[in-house]
Amino acid sequence: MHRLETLARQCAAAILKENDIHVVSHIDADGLTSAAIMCTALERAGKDYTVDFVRQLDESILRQIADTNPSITVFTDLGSGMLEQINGLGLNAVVSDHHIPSGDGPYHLNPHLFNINGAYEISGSGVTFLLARAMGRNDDLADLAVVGAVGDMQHVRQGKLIGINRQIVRLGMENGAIHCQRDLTMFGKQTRPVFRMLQYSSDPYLPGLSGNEDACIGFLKDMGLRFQGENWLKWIDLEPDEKQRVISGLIQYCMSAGIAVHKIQRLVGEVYTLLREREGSETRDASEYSTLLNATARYDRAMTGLAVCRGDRNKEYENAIELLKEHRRNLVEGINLVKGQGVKTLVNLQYFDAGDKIKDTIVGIVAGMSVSVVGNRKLPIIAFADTEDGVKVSGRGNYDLVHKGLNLSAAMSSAAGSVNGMGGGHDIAAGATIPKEAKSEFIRMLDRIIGTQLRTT
Ligand SMILES: [Mn+2]
Repeated sequence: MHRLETLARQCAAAILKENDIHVVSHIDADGLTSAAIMCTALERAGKDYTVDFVRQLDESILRQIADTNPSITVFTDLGSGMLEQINGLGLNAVVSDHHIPSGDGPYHLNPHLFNINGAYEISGSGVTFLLARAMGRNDDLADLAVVGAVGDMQHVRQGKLIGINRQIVRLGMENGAIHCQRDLTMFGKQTRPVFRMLQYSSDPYLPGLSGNEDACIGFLKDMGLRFQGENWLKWIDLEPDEKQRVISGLIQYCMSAGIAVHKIQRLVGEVYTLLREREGSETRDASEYSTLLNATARYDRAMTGLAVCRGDRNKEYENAIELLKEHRRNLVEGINLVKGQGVKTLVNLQYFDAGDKIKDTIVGIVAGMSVSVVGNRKLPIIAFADTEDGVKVSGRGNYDLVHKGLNLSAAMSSAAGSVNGMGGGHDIAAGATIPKEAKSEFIRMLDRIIGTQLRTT
């Protein structure tokens, strides 16, 4: 951590020398928390600043920034892939990012330069938190850095945050912002009745319980869970022994349903509570908080997400909650659409074409959820959605398929490349953008490539 901090001090000095500062950040939970950390640090240092969010940094955006001629630009949660272009345009810039870098620059703060893994040891908001600490007293922003790391799923691999993330959690605990404990990892512990938490569980998918309200209520009654009036209790309202009973019951249920051991193990993990947030609210649990932020980002309402991160719990917070509700309605509608039209099955994949009926920013999530509803879990699922400039493709696999050789990132990238599109991502989840007329050629190509991947391992 030491050399990263030394570099952070140099970057901080470069920022604090200037007064008119432009912050550019990524439009997702990690990017929103990164921007909030930077903006708060700048405000505390008495600096003037502007802030903007982008989905992806490209040459034309960089040129627009250069045209406005800020004295310095701080890129957070992005920029490491565009260092050459940033330098080429002569931008005075600090890049605070955790993505794998290409090229280098004078003020480039990135864990990969120090052999620290940016996928699970520190996030964009973590790097920016180190930068903010070098700019002044900003340790109290550790909770935002934890929300960003959880938003980037950095805690999933080991069931807890490790590496520098761990040190950030510790700082958060020291200043009373964070509490961490082993608990059920399911989503909605602060905000949903327990039966809804089970009903909406998609990872792991609980055959017989997921999507089935009555079965979930029955399951909890069998566990001897008490009613309170007409309302079911939320997870945070349960006594420790009740929680333990439900967890044991769930583990047994999953084992007899034949769910993979690594999935059952992920039922329990470390969860992060933000102690300064109101109990039972969407911002109390790091995972729920990051979902709230992503809901604002997905609908291009980054400024709402930023305001929530900066502490707004009135108007913008309510706007964010509305966006989250709308997001959930859209997901339900999306899944119903897929249920209605069904999926088409080729040899090595299954797919559906949402046309303009599902927004491209959520079609990947809908695809992932559809598998458990209408699809075949033995095949990856691919979804098409129309956008203004082409067709967005989203693909989702699962761990079993990855073990058999599936690499959706490589498959999407090469199939998209052959039809003048672009694609990439991760082995288990990837995306691409292709020309409208190339759909059928693309899907045939993808089917063939995935077939080769699954056969050769
Ligand atoms: Mn990130």
